[in-house]
Amino acid sequence: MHLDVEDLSDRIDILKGDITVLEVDMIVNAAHKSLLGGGGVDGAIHRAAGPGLVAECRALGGCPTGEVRLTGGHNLRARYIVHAVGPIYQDGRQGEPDLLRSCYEGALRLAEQHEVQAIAFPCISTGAYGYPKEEASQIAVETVVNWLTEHKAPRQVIFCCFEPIDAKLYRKRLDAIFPSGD
Ligand code: AR6
Repeated sequence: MHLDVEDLSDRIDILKGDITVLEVDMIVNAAHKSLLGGGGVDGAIHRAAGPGLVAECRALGGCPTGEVRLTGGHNLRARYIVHAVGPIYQDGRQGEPDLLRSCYEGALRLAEQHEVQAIAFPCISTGAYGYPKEEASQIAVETVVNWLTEHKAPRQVIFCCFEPIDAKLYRKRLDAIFPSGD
């Protein structure tokens, strides 16, 4: 299935700020492979979701790098949380691009399976895990655009950018793909 460009660009948004407050069906966490929480967006999500989240995560027994696991949203507005374990960036030649891509694809697959309307992503791996922001934004945008070209669900993908520089990078990438609009 191929959708036209206007429809595609309508299905992608960039929002600035805190992912934990978004009213979307599914948010993605940039998790540690233990799934037991940490700093950055992971810490923020666990704090906002409450202690039920870590209890649910503990039962999952961790998650390998590049894979995703699903939990409920607990005290968040979001119904689901996808915990994606991004790669720790070394030099870009240790499989990091494929691992990062597979986090985005895995989350999109879960969104489709659970028939969610909207999913929001943080900039996975670009904080504590040191993935260069330019390269990570390219992988994120390409993977999402490719997915939406071939799939009707999810209807909406939001790139939730906590840092202003990320919002600029995503804008630049999307403008290069959809020159006239959103
Ligand atoms: N909402 C949205 N994005 C956020 C938020 C928030 N509330 N807080 C931070 N970010 P990081 P990683 C952005 O370090 O690089 C943790 O300790 C942040 O500005 O959270 O994948 C885990 O437990 C950056 O752009 O995730 C892991 O051990 C992005 O989220 C490890 O860090 C990702 O930064 C994962 O590292």
